[in-house]
Amino acid sequence: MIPQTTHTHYRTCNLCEAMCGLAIDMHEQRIVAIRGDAADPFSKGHICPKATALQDVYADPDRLKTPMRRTVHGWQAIGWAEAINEVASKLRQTQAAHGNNAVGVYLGNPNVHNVGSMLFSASIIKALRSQNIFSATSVDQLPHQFVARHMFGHQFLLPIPDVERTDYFLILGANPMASNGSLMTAGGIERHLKGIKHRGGKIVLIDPRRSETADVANEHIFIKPNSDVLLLLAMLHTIFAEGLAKPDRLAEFCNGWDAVRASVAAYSPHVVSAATGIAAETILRLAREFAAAPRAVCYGRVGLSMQRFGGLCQWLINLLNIVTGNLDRAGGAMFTTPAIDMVDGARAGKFGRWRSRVRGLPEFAGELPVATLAEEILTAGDGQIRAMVTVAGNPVLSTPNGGQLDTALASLDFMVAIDIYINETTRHAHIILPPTAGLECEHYDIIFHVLAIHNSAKYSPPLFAAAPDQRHDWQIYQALVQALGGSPVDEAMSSAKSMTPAQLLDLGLRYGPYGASGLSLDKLKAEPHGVDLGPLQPRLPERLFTPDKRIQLAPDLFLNDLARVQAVFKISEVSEPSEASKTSEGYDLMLIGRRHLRSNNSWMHNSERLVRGKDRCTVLMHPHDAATRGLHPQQTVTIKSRVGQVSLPLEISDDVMLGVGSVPHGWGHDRAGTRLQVAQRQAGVSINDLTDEVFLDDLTGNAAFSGVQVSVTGL
Ligand SMILES: Nc1nc2c(c(=O)[nH]1)N[C@H]1C(S)=C(S)[C@@H](COP(=O)(O)OP(=O)(O)OC[C@H]3O[C@@H](n4cnc5c(=O)[nH]c(N)nc54)[C@H](O)[C@@H]3O)O[C@H]1N2
Ligand SMILES: Nc1nc2c(c(=O)[nH]1)N[C@H]1C(S)=C(S)[C@@H](COP(=O)(O)OP(=O)(O)OC[C@H]3O[C@@H](n4cnc5c(=O)[nH]c(N)nc54)[C@H](O)[C@@H]3O)O[C@H]1N2
Ligand code: SF4
Ligand SMILES: [Mo]
Repeated sequence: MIPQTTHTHYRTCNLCEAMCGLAIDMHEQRIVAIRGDAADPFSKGHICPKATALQDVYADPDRLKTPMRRTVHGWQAIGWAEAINEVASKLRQTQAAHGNNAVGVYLGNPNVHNVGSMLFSASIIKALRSQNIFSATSVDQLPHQFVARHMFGHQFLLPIPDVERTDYFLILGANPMASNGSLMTAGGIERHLKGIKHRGGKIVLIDPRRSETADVANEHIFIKPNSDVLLLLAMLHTIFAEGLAKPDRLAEFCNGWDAVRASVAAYSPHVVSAATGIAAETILRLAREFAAAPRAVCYGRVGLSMQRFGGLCQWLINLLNIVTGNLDRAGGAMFTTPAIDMVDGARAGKFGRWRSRVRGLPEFAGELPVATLAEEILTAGDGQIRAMVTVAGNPVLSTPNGGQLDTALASLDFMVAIDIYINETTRHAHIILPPTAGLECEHYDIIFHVLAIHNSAKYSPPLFAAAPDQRHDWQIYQALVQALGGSPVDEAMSSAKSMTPAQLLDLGLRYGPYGASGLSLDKLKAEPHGVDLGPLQPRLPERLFTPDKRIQLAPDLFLNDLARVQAVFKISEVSEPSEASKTSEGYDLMLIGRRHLRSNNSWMHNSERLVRGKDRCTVLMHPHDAATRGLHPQQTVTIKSRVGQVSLPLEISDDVMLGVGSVPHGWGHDRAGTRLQVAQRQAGVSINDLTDEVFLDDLTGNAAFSGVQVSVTGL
């Protein structure tokens, strides 16, 4: 017999983009089990091992619950009013003395997984009026947003692969079997991938590593890092050259066909074959298969956006879907109809209104590329950043040349971090303001419903109440905004002024596309497993945000950027080896990343159950590359790049392409002064001590993590 004190709490996991429904069995106030919620209409019972670790974060003795001040005697707990008022006055003093831009802000990835942060973080940016705003966007999906802005008129109008209905799924630079899908929220992507094959469809993966996703694909093709732009150009070339373009109804609302056709004309499969490492016949076949499939979709994720031609790659992917008629139709790349339409509410994304002070990099949508943050702190002069606010981010481990940023943060006059841990970044803060986390928060995926492969909506109440001395992220923002406005807060941090996240969600739902049919927060609260709002629907041209309601196929910015492709690859009538594959200054290997199912960027390594087992922070190298360098399996090797060096164990495997080394990111927990007892024991090294802050996609400013040139020795 089940005791009466046992019950099940239903909620959505907020750790990654997949939006899995959880069923959490409780006995009194204790978690007994975390299972997949089979009744969740979206995820249908799928979960991964990280979900179980939500309870580890909740119970983690290292997690902060009260504000902390760094003193010469170590960290001391302080009250909320004291902390908030001191932070506000330090930030305002810095701005009064050195101008608004002297305060910089970095927003990390978990912000988009936190409903309170999504609704309230803009307010603090507005209050600070600084141009030095940075986020994890520019080490991730910036090219997607940049391209969406210029082609469809809005940075968040991102086409999502309709994996439920496609017959041909061409994946470049994504590993959904490890990442659980990104800009493709799917709640159990394996089920959908298997569904494609079950229907007789085909999955083709292009990746310099034979990844976990290669295991479920029909075909895997190696590609030299950074050369996808050429593959995509050659596929388009073939489609035009062989008369396979059939945009169907899309032709009625697209500008720029001739410019597109002309711009791909030089890139025949024969011409790009050597630089990509893919046989010309294979490229021809891929283009023909893609064009012939009844319903096809091309999708490229971080392996494509984190590279030197990230912007062009995302542009060309959209073009491939458009010229074959696969944009905005079932089984192709589609736009969602989210219950809360944050696309409509958010800024479309302006470009180049200001530039970074030191390197002159342009802003996009109010942000500068984070690759320039360290030099903005380290370079003296007018407008130098002297104080930082970091929120839910760990840029020391997650941004290029993190070692330089580490040094830079240590030199600040003042830093505040809104974070639950003292980690590699937040250890530099003078004050840490810790919010509630995960299971203590109510949840609604404002962003990920916009990026999901199926329309649905779900609200999750908090599982655990916050302790009286804890505060939610949104309450911390509100208090900071009030104090920055000159009204100090009291210990309760109560503010009568603003609505709560729940009230804002309710409004968003009522005014959203399903509001007229009765969707509201109360309605969602009555449906703890979530509601199914149906498959994706065609939405063009109405959904376009361009002034003329037409898709811009060939914005000048993209056409002009092709000159960079010419300069780097020296494409001509004859096939040339890739510039990237030639050695320069002894750097003879190209570095790529690697995600693991049991990691979540840098911040879940303090969960014992997620780090247990063999060391995952290794470099993968091809047997031939190891042999020519005289290296042996499992030995420690040293990797060097222009910016730094790390030593870590070697794993030899022909799953990685010749000439390529693969190292995961988010490790390197051995820096002094952190409070992450478990992570410190399995520290690993940070790949971002090797990645280069000047190696960027020059078009968008996104970091180019793929293809960083390194050397590897047994020393
Ligand atoms: N378990 C786990 N899940 C996560 C995360 C995590 O850290 N761990 N992080 C989350 C986040 S923040 C994100 S943004 C998503 C990312 O989700 P994905 O985009 O699926 O990320 P990755 O697994 O890194 O897959 C990128 C793939 O690109 C390949 N690649 C590298 N360089 C190149 C190249 O030049 N060309 C091509 N064609 N391929 C290349 C890599 O080998 C790798 O297989 O994952 C999310 N989910
Ligand atoms: N070389 C290389 N570098 C990469 C990548 C790669 O593939 N290769 N991937 C990149 C990608 S895609 C991303 S998104 C970035 C991620 O980069 P970041 O966002 O900078 O780093 P995270 O590791 O996600 O750190 C998240 C922080 O948020 C805190 N946190 C967790 N939950 C909450 C919360 O609810 N509220 C608050 N306030 N804090 C919270 C955690 O304690 C942690 O300090 O890394 C990027 N860096
Ligand atoms: S796949 Fe992502 S959303 Fe699903 S359980 Fe794992 S971490 Fe949570
Ligand atoms: Mo990301």
